[in-house]
Amino acid sequence: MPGTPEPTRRLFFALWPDAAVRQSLATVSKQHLHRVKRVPPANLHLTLAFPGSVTQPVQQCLEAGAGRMVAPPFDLLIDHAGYWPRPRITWIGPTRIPAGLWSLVTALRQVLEACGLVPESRPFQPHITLARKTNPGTGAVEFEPIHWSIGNFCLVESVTDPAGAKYFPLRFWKLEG
Ligand code: 2AM
Repeated sequence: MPGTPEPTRRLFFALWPDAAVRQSLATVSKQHLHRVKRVPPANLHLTLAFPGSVTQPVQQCLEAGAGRMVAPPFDLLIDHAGYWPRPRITWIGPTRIPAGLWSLVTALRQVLEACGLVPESRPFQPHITLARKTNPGTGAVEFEPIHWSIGNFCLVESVTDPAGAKYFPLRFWKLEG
């Protein structure tokens, strides 16, 4: 007889902007994107790895793995915009991906695999989604580059309610080295 399904939480690892960077990202979004479904400023982030819906033991495994990682801080320059037709999103991101970001993402992908999750087959494309359900022209965003010093990363819970997704950072880890 089937038992009660184990409860799960929808989780992802992300770079979570501080107040000043969040403000800059939100300003670009507000100044350039009109009559579209903008991501609320409080939700702006850069996804590093996406475990998706996981049980509590898997969450514990992910947190333990993240805690064992050693990765140095790095700087990001958010300097260009793009549009992806398939999910129909307009995003901004770094033209140059610093070595520190590659190593952070590689290490997190290894943590996910070690916790039994399916390996990510898609290449990592760092981006901050500014708006969804957009059209090609919406991607033509020119803006003053945003400097973002990355000193930590976090595990975030995504909760969907009728008003849309809400993201709650659960735990931060400092980058050192
Ligand atoms: P997006 O910014 O491109 O929409 C919470 O849903 C975060 O996880 C969002 O940043 C979203 O990316 C990302 N995400 C959602 N589904 C995903 C998937 N299947 N693979 C990778 N990232 C995903």
